[in-house]
Amino acid sequence: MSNLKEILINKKICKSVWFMRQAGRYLPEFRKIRSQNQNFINLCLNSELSSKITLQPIERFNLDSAIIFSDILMVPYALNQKVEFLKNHGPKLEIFNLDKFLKNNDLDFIKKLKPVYKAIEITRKKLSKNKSLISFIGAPWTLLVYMIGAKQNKDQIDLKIINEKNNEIDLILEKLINYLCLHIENQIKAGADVVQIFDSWAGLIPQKDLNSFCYVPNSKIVKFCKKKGIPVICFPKGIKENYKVFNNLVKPDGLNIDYNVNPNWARENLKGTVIQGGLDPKILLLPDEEIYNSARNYLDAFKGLPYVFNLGHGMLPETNPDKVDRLIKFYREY
Ligand code: 1CP
Repeated sequence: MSNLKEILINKKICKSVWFMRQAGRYLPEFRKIRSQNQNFINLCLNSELSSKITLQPIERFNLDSAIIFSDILMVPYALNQKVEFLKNHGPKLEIFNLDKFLKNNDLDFIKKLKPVYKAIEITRKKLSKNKSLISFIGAPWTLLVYMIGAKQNKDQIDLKIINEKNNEIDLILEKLINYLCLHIENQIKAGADVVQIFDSWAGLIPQKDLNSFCYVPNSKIVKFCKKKGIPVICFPKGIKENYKVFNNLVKPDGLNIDYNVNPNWARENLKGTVIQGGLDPKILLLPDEEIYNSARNYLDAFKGLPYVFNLGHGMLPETNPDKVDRLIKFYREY
């Protein structure tokens, strides 16, 4: 069993490190492939290349887990909503159409995602047995924000759009939950052994809607995973002290904290789950001593507890890979 699974399932205290967004943007070997593949969706659908990119950070840093190179927006793509990634602009999705969305079916959905499952198969064969292959999905709310075009700029959503669609939202979330469970099941069948749920925009949900937009959808997916024996890590980014409510209601095997969650608070308030991450990715842009001091904060806080070393959000594109290498060495020597 991989050490990540040992920690999540048996709550074993052992070392395990991987980083969100470890494959991609900041690695020169990724940039080279990316420059020859302008269409990002097509790159994600190229199973050989996707597998190669997944393994790049493992070869460079010998991390304990690989995360499959794909994107959360492959799900709207597979639900027949056109997705484009524009240079310096981020993702652009075709205008949402409820009737079209409701016409989707399981078989076509799986068929469109076959290349992702194939990439997982190829990667599992190449990855050493003691390493985890992590699959992932975007949480229903986070996907919905992109699908109905409610994402404005960096950290804002247009609540007007959410309110206008209020009577459709529950239906869309419910359908998404079904498709996402299907996507998880197929990723696991292909050879992934853990799933992480990215609720990147959970922090933008008004307090009154947290239950129906965040806790309930995540709960339903976690229940599905538990029924199937799939270890699951949740990442409801930005919900502050509501992490405690989330943990008590959703009860995932693992909970990734973001960089605004104090690790000592997390140790006292987030019981019964394995904590993962927390370190601010911006710290990796600072001098080494500051990186080590910050890492030490997390390692001291979770001493004697099962803890997965990781970041509090994705690796930034401007990160120097040599600093990542030294951080991993620091962690292993700690
Ligand atoms: O231009 C490029 O080269 C593409 C950059 C890129 C990469 C490398 C995007 C575009 N997606 C990815 C891969 C990716 N995305 C992975 C696999 C690689 C890895 O983790 O090692 C994963 C797990 C994701 C997940 C993802 N995509 C999230 C959740 C995590 C998070 O960072 O919050 C989100 C929100 C997305 C959407 C997305 N994909 C890409 C962009 C530019 C965006 C939009 C981000 C935004 O709206 O701010």
